[in-house]
Amino acid sequence: MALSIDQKKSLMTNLIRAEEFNRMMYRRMMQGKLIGFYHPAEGAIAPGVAASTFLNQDDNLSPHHRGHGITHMLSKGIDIKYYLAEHTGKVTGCCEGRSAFHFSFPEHKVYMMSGFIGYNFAPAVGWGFAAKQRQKGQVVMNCSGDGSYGQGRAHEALLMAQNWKLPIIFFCENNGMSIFSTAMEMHPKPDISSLAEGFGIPSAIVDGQNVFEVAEACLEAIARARAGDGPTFIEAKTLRFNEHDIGTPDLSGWEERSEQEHAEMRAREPVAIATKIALEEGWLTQPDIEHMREAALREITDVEAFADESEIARPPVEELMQGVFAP
Ligand SMILES: Cc1ncc(C[n+]2csc(CCOP(=O)(O)OP(=O)(O)O)c2C)c(N)n1
Ligand SMILES: [Mg+2]
Repeated sequence: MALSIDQKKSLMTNLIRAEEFNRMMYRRMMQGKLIGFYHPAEGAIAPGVAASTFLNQDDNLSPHHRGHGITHMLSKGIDIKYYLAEHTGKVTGCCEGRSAFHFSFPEHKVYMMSGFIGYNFAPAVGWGFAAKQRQKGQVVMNCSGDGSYGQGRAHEALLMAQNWKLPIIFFCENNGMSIFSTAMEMHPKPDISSLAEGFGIPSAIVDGQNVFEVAEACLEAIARARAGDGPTFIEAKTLRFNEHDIGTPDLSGWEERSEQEHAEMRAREPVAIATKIALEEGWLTQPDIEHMREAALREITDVEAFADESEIARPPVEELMQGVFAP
């Protein structure tokens, strides 16, 4: 589905914000300013932006864990100060600073991950079923990595979504890696979307480094779902520039790549690709892009000030012990 110039500008704005916010998270992790840990999204920021920018507030979204969903959340219109305050262990965080990164924004219909990859497939079927009953054209954007498609529940979800023609988009952010394992080791076929064929679900493979290409496929899938035509599977082929999470050695990834492989990856950097397209097509100038970046950096200054100045969460010990069983 062809994008309008306004749609392309929205994607560009969110892509630059995603790049800068992910950098901020990486920096703050290294500065010891985050509780928990962080799964950096460098190289993989375009899929989440493309999947989330054109959702309605009423649509359900489960973000992928890379970047702890930051690319998806900022694109759906969530104020990132509550995300950062949560990661900083502050009472102003979206879960009052109790969650590290297993949090949700239910008021925005954004549901974050549990500790289990692929957790979101079963709830997605439930949300899709509910959306179909309501008949208000809501969709479910179900984002996950290549790694989660080994889960049995992913296959059950594909089956039920297609049988019941549920408005679900199975959005696979395939970076070719699951921590230390490659997708080639984990799956018998190179394209995860080949799973969809077995269930008769229409699918598309897109260049996950090109935010516009991914967004076109998402808009088509969203339109199909809203029209009652059932699920779509989108596989965005993307990259992981950094280690799996900060602090974990990158045993079979980045550290083992040759200089040439590093250079080839860096050449697929999503903002550079989008910038080239925007300038060539002539709907943005270099100063426009610089203004977008300045605006993103100003937003980050405010977001960090909010998180830093908020009060530390100190839940009472009795609350922490609730529901904990120690034999
Ligand atoms: C059920 C389950 N098994 C294993 C893990 C450990 N784990 C955390 S992230 C991850 C890799 C996920 O890979 P993928 O879904 O491709 O996302 P990526 O991290 O590559 O973006 C694994 C195996 C887990 N959290 N849950
Ligand atoms: Mg992966």
